[in-house]
Order: sequence, then C-alpha cells, then structure tokens
Amino acid sequence: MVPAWLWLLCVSVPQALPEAQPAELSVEIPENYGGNFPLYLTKLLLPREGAEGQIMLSGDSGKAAQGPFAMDPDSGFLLVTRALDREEQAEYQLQVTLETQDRRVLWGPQPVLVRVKDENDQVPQFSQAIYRAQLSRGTRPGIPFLFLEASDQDEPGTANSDLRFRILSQAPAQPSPDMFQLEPRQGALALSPKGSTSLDHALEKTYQLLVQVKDMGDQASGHQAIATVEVSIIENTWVPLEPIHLAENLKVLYPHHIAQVHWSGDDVHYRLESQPLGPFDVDAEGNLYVTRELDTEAQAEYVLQVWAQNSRGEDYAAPLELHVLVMDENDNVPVCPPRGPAVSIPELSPPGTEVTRLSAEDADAPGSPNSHIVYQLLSPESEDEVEGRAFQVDPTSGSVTLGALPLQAGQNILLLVLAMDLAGAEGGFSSTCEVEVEVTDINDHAPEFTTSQIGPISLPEDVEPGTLVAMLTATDADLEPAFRLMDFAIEREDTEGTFDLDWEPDSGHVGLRLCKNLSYEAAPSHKVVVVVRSVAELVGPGPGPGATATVTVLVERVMPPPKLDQERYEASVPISAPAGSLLLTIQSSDPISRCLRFSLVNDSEGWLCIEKVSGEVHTAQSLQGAQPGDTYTVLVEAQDTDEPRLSTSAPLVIHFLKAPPAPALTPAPVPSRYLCTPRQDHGVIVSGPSKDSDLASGHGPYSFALGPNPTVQRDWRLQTLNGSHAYLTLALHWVEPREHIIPVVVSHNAQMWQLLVRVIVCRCNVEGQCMRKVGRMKGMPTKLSAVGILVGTLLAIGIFLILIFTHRTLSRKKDLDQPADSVPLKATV
Ligand SMILES: *[C@@H]1O[C@H](CO)[C@@H](O)[C@H](O)[C@H]1NC(C)=O
Ligand SMILES: *[C@@H]1O[C@H](CO)[C@@H](O)[C@H](O)[C@H]1NC(C)=O
Ligand SMILES: CC(=O)N[C@H]1CO[C@H](CO)[C@@H](O)[C@@H]1O
Repeated sequence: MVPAWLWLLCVSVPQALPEAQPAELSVEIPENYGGNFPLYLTKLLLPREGAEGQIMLSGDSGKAAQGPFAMDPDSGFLLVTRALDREEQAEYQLQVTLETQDRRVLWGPQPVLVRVKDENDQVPQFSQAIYRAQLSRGTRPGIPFLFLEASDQDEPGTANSDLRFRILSQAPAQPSPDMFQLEPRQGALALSPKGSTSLDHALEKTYQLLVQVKDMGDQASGHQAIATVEVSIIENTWVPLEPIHLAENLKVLYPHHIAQVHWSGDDVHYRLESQPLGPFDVDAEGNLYVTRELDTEAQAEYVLQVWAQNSRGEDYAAPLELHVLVMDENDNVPVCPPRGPAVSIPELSPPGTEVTRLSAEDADAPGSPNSHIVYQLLSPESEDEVEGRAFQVDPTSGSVTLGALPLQAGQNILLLVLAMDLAGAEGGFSSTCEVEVEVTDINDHAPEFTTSQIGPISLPEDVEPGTLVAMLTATDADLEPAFRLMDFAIEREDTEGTFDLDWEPDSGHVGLRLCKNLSYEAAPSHKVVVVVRSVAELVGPGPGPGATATVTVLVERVMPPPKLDQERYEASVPISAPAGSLLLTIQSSDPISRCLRFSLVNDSEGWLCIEKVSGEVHTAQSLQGAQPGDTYTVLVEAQDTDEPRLSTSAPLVIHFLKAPPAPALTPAPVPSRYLCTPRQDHGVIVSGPSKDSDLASGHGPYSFALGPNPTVQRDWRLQTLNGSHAYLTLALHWVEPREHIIPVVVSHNAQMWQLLVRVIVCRCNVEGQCMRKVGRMKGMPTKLSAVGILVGTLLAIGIFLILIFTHRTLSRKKDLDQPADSVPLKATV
C-alpha cells in the first residue's frame, strides 16, 4: 500500500508540476585529483522505478556534451572520469533528466553545478623580464615612477594568486644599498627617503634592481618569479622658467605656444593650473599654450603652475611656477572723473588757491607711458601773461588753481581740461574733463550813496512835520542779497531830532523826513550827514567817503502879507480942492515892523497920488471933471519892500463934495516957540483944527504945507504928524537966531487957511536949549522973597515984551514981501 502511494506521488508530482525546478545541486571537486577514477561525486535522488526510464546527463543549457562526467544508472551517482584543471575550466553546469523511450521527461531536469577547487599550481609571471625606467633627479621619495606588473593564473581572490613584490638586490649599492622602495602589493617602484637625499650626490647613472614577485600573499611558501629593473638616473630638467611677456590683443593663431616644460623621468603626465583662471593649457609633451587673446586691463598677470605627475596623479616634484605678464598696449583712453557739482570759490580768493584736483584714470598698465597722463587747460583760453590768467592747471598733478586774474562774484565758469596719456606725446589718447566753478560773493563792497551832496533844499518855515525832505539812494556792488542790505543813520545834525530817516529794509532808498517845526529864527539852515552801512559784516577795507551824504536844508522865512488898518478907505474932498491936498493916510496894522511901499493901482484919471513910504494920499492936480456927489474908487496897494511878492490892496473911495464958499480969513493969535540953533532934535507942533467952528467943521485929515516963500522952504521943514497936527523943524543946520514968522498953509475939507507960526530962534547952550538968563531958587521962599521974585518976574516979562515988540516991528517989514493971500491965522503952540 505504501509503495503504491509513494510511486503515485513520485509519478504524479512531476506530471502535475512538469515545470517545477528542483533545487540546484552543487558539487566541488579538487583540481588535479590524484586518486582513482571514476570518482563518484554525489548521488542523485532518482525515483525507484528508474528502470522504466533512461537517465540523461547534459551540459550547460541542455547541450549533450557532458565532458568528463557521467551518471551511474544503477546507483544514480554522478561521477567524473578524469582529473580536472581549474585554469582550463573552473565550473561545469550539468543537468540530469529521467526520460522515457519516447523522450518524455519523467523526472528532472536536475541542475548540478560542479566546481573545480583551485590548487596553487600556477607560477606568477612578470609582464617583462627586464624593466627600464628613467628617473629624474629631484623626484620626491615615495612617488612611484615605475609600476611592475605580474600575473598568476590561479583563482583570483585566493592566496594562490595573491602576489607580493620585493626588491631582492640593488646594484650598485652606492651610495646607499636601499635607494628604492617597492610597494609589495602594487609593485610601484619609488625612491626611498634615503635614496632621495643621496641621489643628488650619487654619481651612478644606472641602478640594476633584482625584483621578485611571489604568490601566497605574505606566507613564506608560494611560487615566485624574478625580473630585472634598470633605472637610469637623468639630470633634472624641471627648472624654473623665466617670466613670459605676452602682448595683449595679440593677433596670432591660437592655441599659441608660449613655453615648454619637461620632466625628464618616465611615466609623466603634466597638469596646469592658472591663478587666476586663464586661457592656458599644457599638452602631454609639456608644451604650454595660450588659447586666446589676452587683455591686460582684464588681467595683467597670471601665475601658471605645472605639475609633473605619475599615472596615479602623484606629483614627482614641486610644481613649476611660470609668470605670464600681459604687456600693455595703449588701448585705453584716459577717463575723466565724472563732472561733479560746481566747485564754489569765494571771490577775492588769493592766487594759488586750489579749486580742484583732476585725476583722470587710464586703464593701461600703471607706471607705463600708456597711463602717464598730463593735463592742459583748454578753456578759458590761457593768456600769455600770468596776470591775465584766471586759472592754472598743473600738468602733472592735475591740480587746478586760481591765477592772478581776479574772479568776479556770480561768475559761472566751465573749465575744460585736456587729459592726455603718453605724457602728451603724439599718438596718445586724450579726453576733455569738465570742471564747473562758481564764484560766490563775499561782502567786500560797502554801500555808497549815489550823490554825496544833496541840496541845498529850500523848505518853507511852515512845512509840516513828516514831510519828505529828500530821497537818498545808495547802491551796493555786492551780488548776494544779504550783503546788499543796508542800514542808515544820521551821523551829524545841527539841531538834534529835527530830521529822521525812513527806509525799507531791502531797498537802497532812504527818505529824510522832517520831524519838527522849522524856525528861520532858530536855525536858518541845517546840515544833515547821513551814513550808510552794510548790515552784514564787511570784508576788506572799511567804507569809503561814499558812505556819507550831506543834505543841506535852507529854511525859508514865511512872511504874512502886509495888513492895512482898514479893509476899505473912504475920504471926502470938495471938487475945488487944490493939488497936494491931503486926503488921508493909509497905514499898516502889522504887529511886526516892516517897510511897506504904497502905490495906487488904477488911478485912471490921475487925480490922486500917494506917498510911497508914508501912505499919505494927496490930490495930484485940481479935480477937474469931478462932479459933486460922485465917487471915485481906486485900489491902494501896499507892497513889502523886502518881499515884493507880499502885497495887499484895499479900495479907496473918494466922495466928491460941493466946493465950499471961500473962507473968511480970520487972524489968528501968533503963538511962538523957541528953537535953538545949531539945529537940535526939537521942533514945533502945529495944530490944524481951528477953534473957529466955521473953519474946523467936521473931522478928517488936515494937510499942512509950508508957505511958498523960498527962504522959508529952504530954512524950514514941515512934517505931517497925523490927521490934525504937523511938526515944524529947522531944515538947515544954522538959522539966524531971531524971531521967524513961518507961514503954514492948512487945508481941510476943501478949505484952506494960513497959519503964521512964530518961532524964536536963539543960540543953543550946552544942554541944547536956548540961552536964557534965569535966576536959581535956593531954599524955601519967604513972603518977602516971594514978593521979590514976583516983582522981578514981572519986570523980566516987561523987558521981554519990549524985546518982542521991537522984533515984531522989524519982522513986519518982512511980512510985506509975502503974497497977499497969505493971511496970518492962529497958531497953537
Ligand atoms: C508846529 O506848527 C503848527 C502850525 O504852525 C502848530 O499847530 C504846532 O503846534 C507846532 N508844533 C510844535 C511842536 O511846535
Ligand atoms: C479900480 O479897481 C476897483 C476894483 O477893481 C474898481 O472897483 C474901480 O472901479 C476901479 N477904478 C477905476 C477908476 O477904474
Ligand atoms: C487925532 C490925533 O491923534 N491927534 C494928535 C496929533 O498929535 C498931537 C501932538 O502929538 C496930539 O496932541 C493929538 O492928540
């Protein structure tokens, strides 16, 4: 029951799962097996009923060739028929299948991997029997210059193929027996540290090394091989290079060869680095190239480093340094500094003051003529004379300084300065630099009056305070408004406080105003000295004479027009009035004494005349044509003799009266007076009005005149005192001392009469009086003495009367010469 079940299982499982892969079987077999063959390797678990089918053994991927392997059909063992060589074939892939006659698969396929286990049966082999290498002096110790190669056919990764290199011997062993070192695993041959130090002194040109390679790693056993290494010592050609000068913008074919380096040893690879990064390259032969055009302005100098390296990239020696200098070409134009804001220079700055310092940039090589810049002033054009130059430019430093020509405030100057490279030589480049200069104002001008003397200005006395007397104008040559502000003051004035100044703060005009009433009497003229100053502080010399102005003011006296005592005058005159009849006297009523001159304005008939000085109005001729009852009006004008402008006038109305009947001539008592000669200041008052009411009817002016006798007119003078009295004085210095009877014609209201004024002229005594013998009174008079004096006086009067009468008789004779119409009238003494 059980085998039937197992068979069923064994048969049915592969049938049910024909694709199922049984686990791979792995079998190891030692290489070069020295025992009997066939060698049973492993037993396969075939089904029991193996007889029914046929066991098939095939090689890789169903190939029929199974090589040295076979299956024992009876036992189901896999067996090998001969010894295997791993170096020939290391692995065999086999498949075992149980098939029927008609090639139906009953079991399998079962993969079987047969591995041949390695045996150290191979000897390591050097790639060359003799290695030749060149070694440059100066190679660093430990840097391999030759790599030995060896191979071992045994299984890689096992000790059988694990190779070790070793120097067996060195010949010659001078100057040191171990000049070289060999890396055991890599076979890299290098100088030992000792060899490195002694190589330079070594005279030997060649070293022969016997080298060994051995398998089995570090174990003592193993196979080995031997080779020879010939090392030739070569002089060091790795020498420093001179700097290379390369022109910028060089037009050649690139890459352009610039230098060559050479490492004299074998197995060399060059590496190049440029600091900073530049267009440089090195090829396998050590040729250095520049690969494109250079620009000194971009980079003027490069430092190239070239390394000589072995194939592992290790440096044989220190790198060589190579300086590449890019030679400048004058390919850059000087560049002016950017034009900045205007440079402010105060006016009157001394010559030599630095305005600015130009510094143009030239990108060409510093220190070369290509960047050597010189400066030249283009504008304002430089004068030949130093005095004519406002600016100077130092060619080398570019310093712009002030010249001798003074600048004026407010000027705005654009300086053009040429900056030339190649030190100004021909063929160089140049640029024009601009510098703006602004000359600022300083308060160096004092304000000045346009006129220093003003006037004389005439001012009437009555001009009102506050009146503008004069306008003064001052100017300031400065430009800055703040420097043009002025301050005015009265420096000197005759009368304090009479005048005042008045000005707007920002104007140059100042008004001189009157503050007080003027008075001609107090001051007929004024001198006012006005000064002007700059409000801001003045720089430089102080104010000159123009800072003062003198105003002369003359005070004009103001006179009121003359005033007459009446606004209208009236007089009456009989039409029969003779020429020269006094009508009235015009008088001034001025409180102040002034000289007036009277005149008649429109006396068209010519009837009247007026005394210029006294104002007496007389008839000028007989009033022919005038009718009684008529009036005649003329204008009387009074003019101030000092100020003819000043005048006044008043109408004078003359009323014409009927001619009166001829007056009766009444003898008048003859009063007498004494006047002494030589002439003294005495006179006799003659009264016009008569006590006779017929003659002296009404009031009004009386006019007086001396009688027509020429002697009388020569010796005497008659002046009208007022309307009713006249004053009789001696006209000559000396008049005969005796009794004089002087006829005086009086006219009044068309009546006229004659007075005979008796004047006794005597000799003057010392006191200017008549010498009269009069006794002196002493003490109180007694009754007796009083009677004596009375009698004496009466006696004296008697004698006096006798004297008078004798004189009268004498003078009567003279009266006979007088005209018949001159009738003596009464005279009041
Ligand atoms: C100036 O004169 C005016 C007119 O004559 C007068 O009214 C005024 O009082 C005077 N002023 C002074 C300060 O004398
Ligand atoms: C003189 O002038 C005054 C005022 O103008 C006038 O009234 C008068 O009639 C004039 N007299 C004569 C004679 O023309
Ligand atoms: C009217 C008038 O004034 N008459 C006088 C004229 O002058 C004499 C002398 O001086 C006076 O006595 C009058 O009174």
